[in-house]
Amino acid sequence: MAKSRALITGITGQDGSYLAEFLLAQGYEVFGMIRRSSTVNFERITHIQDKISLVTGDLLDEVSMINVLKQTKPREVYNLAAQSFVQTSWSQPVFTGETTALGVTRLLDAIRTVDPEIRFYQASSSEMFGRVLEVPQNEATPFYPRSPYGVAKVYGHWITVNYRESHQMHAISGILFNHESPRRGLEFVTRKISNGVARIKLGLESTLALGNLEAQRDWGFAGDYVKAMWLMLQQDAAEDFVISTGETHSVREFCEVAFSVVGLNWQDHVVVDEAFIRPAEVDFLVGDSSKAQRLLGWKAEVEFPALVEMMVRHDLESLRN
Ligand code: NAP
Ligand code: F7E
Repeated sequence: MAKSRALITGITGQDGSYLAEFLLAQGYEVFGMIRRSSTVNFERITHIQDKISLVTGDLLDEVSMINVLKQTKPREVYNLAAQSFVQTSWSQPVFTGETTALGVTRLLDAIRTVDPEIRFYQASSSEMFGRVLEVPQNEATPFYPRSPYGVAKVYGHWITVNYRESHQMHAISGILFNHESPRRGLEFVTRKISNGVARIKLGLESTLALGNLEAQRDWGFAGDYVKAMWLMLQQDAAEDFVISTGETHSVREFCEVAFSVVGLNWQDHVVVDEAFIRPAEVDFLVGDSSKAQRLLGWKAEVEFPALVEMMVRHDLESLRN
């Protein structure tokens, strides 16, 4: 039987690399869309590069995506590409909108043009809930985004719903809460902490500068979350799902656990630097993913302390080598 073909945008990112691994294990032929860059940034996919095919395209250029779709002929498209760092969205709000919001329309329209039967997954985000209007947040919770990134994701979310309703496309959104891993970008708070802890333990630094320690997030493991993306696209009905652990922890708690993994006290090393405080904060997030549990049989496997420990141990190991 012919293999199923999937196209992943954002394959060089954290989620793209885990999703590619997962789809390969399911027997898929995996294509990854990459954008042109002057230096190679394949470190998250080097280990699987001989098993996947990379094609060049950009969310800012619809024609490039039409060509990618014609070339790869996928049955499923996972749109994981985005300007995904919330802090940067204040300094580059237009670029964030072009990529994270309008990029979704360009890709949906390219699919409608080339093959409207393609199933489409949009990487929606808990940042859309922003200043939360309900606790916990589920698929029916209204959005109140707090950053240009969150606003752009709300647009991406609703244009996906709109293409589903206007053009009868199998287009869905996964509203994913924060998910982390040893492959998380170094600018995000969890990896910044795990990497900082490892550097301090090895005597390379003595302090770690952070912003708001009281922000609370529902943090899961990225490897668990990509399975949910796939499960969503296998459903007969095109529906949106919240994916979360159902537990929330503060940045302060993340620090406590991370420093304790290497026998250090976080209070001896963490300093607050105003530069990392955001113009508007998302103070508290906790998701209700009971719909995913009921209809997809999905639940988060890796728990908070194990996630923190996994990240710290990985950073210690890689800095030692
Ligand atoms: P990430 O590590 O920042 O990866 C983003 C990917 O998008 C990279 O491969 C990047 O390519 C690519 N990209 C950026 N701009 C592009 C453009 N104009 N054209 C083509 N590709 C472009 O993000 P992630 O954590 O894996 O997240 C994946 C998706 O889920 C994102 O849409 C994010 O907003 C969303 N999301 C993430 C979380 C989370 O907690 N991780 C939660 C909810 C939603 P380069 O390598 O070339 O930069
Ligand atoms: O911040 C606080 C910060 O940048 C988490 C993206 O994947 O998840 C991610 O967005 C919290 C915020 O992630 C620092 O103020 C304190 O309250 O790790 P983050 P994020 O903004 O939650 C969502 C679901 C996405 O969709 C996004 O794409 O931590 N914080 N001190 C800090 N944050 C950072 N980055 N650096 C600090 O020093």
